[in-house]
Amino acid sequence: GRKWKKVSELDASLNGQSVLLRGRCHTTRGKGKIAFLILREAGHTVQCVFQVEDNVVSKGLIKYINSLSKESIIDVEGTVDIPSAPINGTTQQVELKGRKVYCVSKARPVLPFNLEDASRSEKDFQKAEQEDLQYVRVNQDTRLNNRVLDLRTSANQAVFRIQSYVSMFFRQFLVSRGFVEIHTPKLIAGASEGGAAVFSLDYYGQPACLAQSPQLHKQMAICADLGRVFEIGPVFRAENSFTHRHLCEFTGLDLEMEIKEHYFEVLDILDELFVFVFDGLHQHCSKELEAINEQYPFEPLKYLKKTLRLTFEEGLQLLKDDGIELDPFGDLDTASERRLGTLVKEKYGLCVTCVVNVVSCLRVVQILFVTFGRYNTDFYILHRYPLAVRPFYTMPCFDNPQYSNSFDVFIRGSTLSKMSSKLSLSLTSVKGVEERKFYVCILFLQCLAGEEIISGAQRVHDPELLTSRAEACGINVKSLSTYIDSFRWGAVPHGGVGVGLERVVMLYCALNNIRKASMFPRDPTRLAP
Ligand code: ATP
Ligand code: AMO
Repeated sequence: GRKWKKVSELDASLNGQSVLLRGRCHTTRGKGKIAFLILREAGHTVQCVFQVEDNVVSKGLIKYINSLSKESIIDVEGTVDIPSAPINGTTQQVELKGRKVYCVSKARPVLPFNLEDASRSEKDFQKAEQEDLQYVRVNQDTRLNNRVLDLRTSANQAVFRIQSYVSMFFRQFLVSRGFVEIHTPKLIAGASEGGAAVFSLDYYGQPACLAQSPQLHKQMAICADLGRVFEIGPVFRAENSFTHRHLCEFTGLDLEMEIKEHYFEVLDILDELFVFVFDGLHQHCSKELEAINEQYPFEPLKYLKKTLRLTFEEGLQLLKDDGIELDPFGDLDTASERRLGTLVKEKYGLCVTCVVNVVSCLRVVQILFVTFGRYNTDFYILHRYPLAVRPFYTMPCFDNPQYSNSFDVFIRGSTLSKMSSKLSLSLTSVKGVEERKFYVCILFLQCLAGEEIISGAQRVHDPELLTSRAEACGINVKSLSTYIDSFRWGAVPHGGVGVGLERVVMLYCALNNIRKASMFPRDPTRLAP
């Protein structure tokens, strides 16, 4: 076992040493007396050179190497060597002078796609076009149908290591702040978030569903005096939309905590938590971020130690103050929208150039986005949402019950063409003119802010208010009876948040689709692999 090394460990300090490596046969090329084999292990590659030499490398070995199928698992023995000229196309800057090759597990000679094709960046394709090279594009469905193979690219290797770091930092930070990790049931009697996006099933003859969030039980853990709790676990949503940011199963990072005076106590924890996570990624994942950047270039996330907090009312006021009437049934004049972007920038230091054009077409409102700039800060909180757009368990504001002690956190804006499909979809479901105006305002503000990654709120801890809120939201109160009862034995004021792990990774790395951040994504048409 002494000689075993990882490909990633190979560097000039091992020059002249004999080593044994296990990895995949990435590529081979050779003729006559020489063969070049690129060995790959977890996204790291090294070139192994085999040259015919008496009693060391036979012609037969060269032939055997050339016959190896791509992706086969092989063991290679050889000596580390520093090449005279720098090597292109491998991650390691040393070579291996190979002596022996042993095939541990053969791959089929024909693969669903070539890993080199699956690893190319948009820039590679553009270059190929100029040079008249015929590169094959591997589309997303082909990749996802053969996900195990797709996950072997360097960028994907990095994405899932980053995902692992995000949940590790989330756990580390919360444990250090006295949070207790809990595991709540995923088979429950009623919808935890309300609405139609719930998977129903039969539980020994009793109607049941898959938890849409750990919401009910994390609150019950607070009623049970656990003080501060968190959970990292699966969340199920029967989403019938097909967007770049919705999955039917995702990983929820949830926390819930006692509040002494104000829901800002939760926001303060959030601020520190995300600075911890982002600082951690910056410090520990430079190699991974580099690998992702090579295939999917992105700008590093800009965040502040204390996140910008803008109330919903302030947001609406800002639009109103400038005399802009957001009429979904009339064309918006581009110049005034530009003006708004400038206003937000002036007031909050955000750098936004956004042009929104609202067009009405029968009863369908479409929002066309023309240009969209980047922010100085990519992390941003909108709070005090109208109560009507929040779940039943949300605490109304004490000073004005039309608003609520709730918030969403947004992280960098996506290109708006991607968002517009979702927006026009959700707007078709809004009926009244006033309501539509209202949603156009919400959505516009959300677009300025970026994409939602976190939702949270203070919760109603009075069982009577909770019951009437659930009724008002059209929720089957019976299915919630044990949850509501847990507030009848004395309940501390509390609040919490839910974060989508895949969304954090997608937006931190500016990936264009949440499926890239989910190892085996589930969407309305995908239940396998
Ligand atoms: P996501 O937006 O990612 O699905 P979510 O499940 O928390 O996360 P949704 O319920 O889908 O949020 O609503 C998205 C946002 O759009 C909400 O934050 C809300 O402000 C707004 N919204 C809610 N209902 C509608 C609607 N019928 N039409 C337009 N916008 C809505
Ligand atoms: P919400 O419904 O906003 O809030 O969900 C919390 C976070 O989960 C992520 N998310 C999703 N990720 C992938 N695919 C989806 N279909 C999807 N839907 C939501 C988002 C979102 O911000 N119980 C509350 C949280 C709380 O108040 O504590 C809840 O579930 O990142």
